Amino acid sequence: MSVFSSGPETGSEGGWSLADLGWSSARAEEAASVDPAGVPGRVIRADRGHSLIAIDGYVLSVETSSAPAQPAVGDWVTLDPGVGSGRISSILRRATRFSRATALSSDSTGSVEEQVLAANVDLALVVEPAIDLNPRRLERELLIADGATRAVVVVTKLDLVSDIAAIWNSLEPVSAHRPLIPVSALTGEGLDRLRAHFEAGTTLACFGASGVGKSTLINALLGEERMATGAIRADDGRGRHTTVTRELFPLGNGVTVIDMPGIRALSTVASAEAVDDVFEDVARLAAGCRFADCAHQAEPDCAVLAAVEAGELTEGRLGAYRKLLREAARQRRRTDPLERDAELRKQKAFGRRRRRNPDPKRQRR
Ligand SMILES: Nc1nc2c(ncn2[C@@H]2O[C@H](COP(=O)(O)OP(=O)(O)OP(=O)(O)O)[C@@H](O)[C@H]2O)c(=O)[nH]1
Ligand SMILES: [Mg+2]
Ligand SMILES: [Zn+2]
Repeated sequence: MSVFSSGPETGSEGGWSLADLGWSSARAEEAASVDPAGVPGRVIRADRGHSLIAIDGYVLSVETSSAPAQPAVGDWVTLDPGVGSGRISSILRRATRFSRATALSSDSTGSVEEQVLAANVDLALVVEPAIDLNPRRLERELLIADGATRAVVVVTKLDLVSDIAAIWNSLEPVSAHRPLIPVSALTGEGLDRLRAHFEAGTTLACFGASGVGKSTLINALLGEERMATGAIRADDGRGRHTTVTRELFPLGNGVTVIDMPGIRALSTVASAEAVDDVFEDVARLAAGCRFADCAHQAEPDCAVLAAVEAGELTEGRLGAYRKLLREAARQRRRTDPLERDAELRKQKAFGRRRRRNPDPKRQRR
């Protein structure tokens, strides 16, 4: 097989071991049953047409046109030992996945395809900068990160602010039961508290908008400047999308981290269940409304509105909940063929009603 580069340090003998990449006895058993003769490895970067795959001691650049499926960063694979240039013979079971729905432009039925952005992530690091606290953005990032089993909220750039209480006041109602950890990549403050959440063998992924400090955080955790970082723009304080590819790095102790470039808008596959997961407090309140289909607008005995009234829930958070639920429903109509048909029927029926009854006031549903 062609060796693309060897190891974390050029010239180092072995490079990363499978253990450095998070290999476990359970995965070894799985690989042995799926493809006993195969060479196990992990996808550390997936590009169109080829992937970088780390096997014990080496990193290979492998063509993926003949792979059983499009590999994603974080995938465990086995390689065919008989093919010199490397060929993926199997992709092991994905414990978790982050996906995005992409429209098939060539397909007039409007069907969508699932693009797996990263696989086998155990813990999402949702990154927010202390200098620009934005609970609404955090809600969206948590929704994007919902594909991981667990999430922690990392508040970066702690060295640039003096008011620590503001971090808690602004973000804790949103982070809820998830750990909220302020850190500074500059001074190292908080990094050990963050590391305490990294169990041996887990795969982490950094989520967050451009410029919030994801790559700088990974460098601080690595203790070396491996990732390129970029100064934020002076005019609007936004990032420059410095990181453009998703890449996996070992942090030691079998812990690995994937630097995820900022995902624009909510193009991820977000379900109403995922929204309820992120807005657990609102969902719990809603269970106490008189009507099961309460829209929490003006209905009698609405437990959600009562909580807003009592100051236990902010209007902003309720508004975000409604908005994201609407977006999830809209996306579901686009992506789910059954839902799409139901929506088309509804639109046709609406058209028939309108022809029968042209009074616009009575068309409201
Ligand atoms: N003072 C201070 N600056 C930081 C900290 N973390 C990141 N920065 C700065 O923030 C800017 C953006 O950091 P990056 O790490 O490139 O941000 P990113 O999230 O990876 O951005 P993209 O790759 O564009 O998605 C850089 O100028 C960093 O030096 C921190 O803890 N303290
Ligand atoms: Mg970056
Ligand atoms: Zn209600």
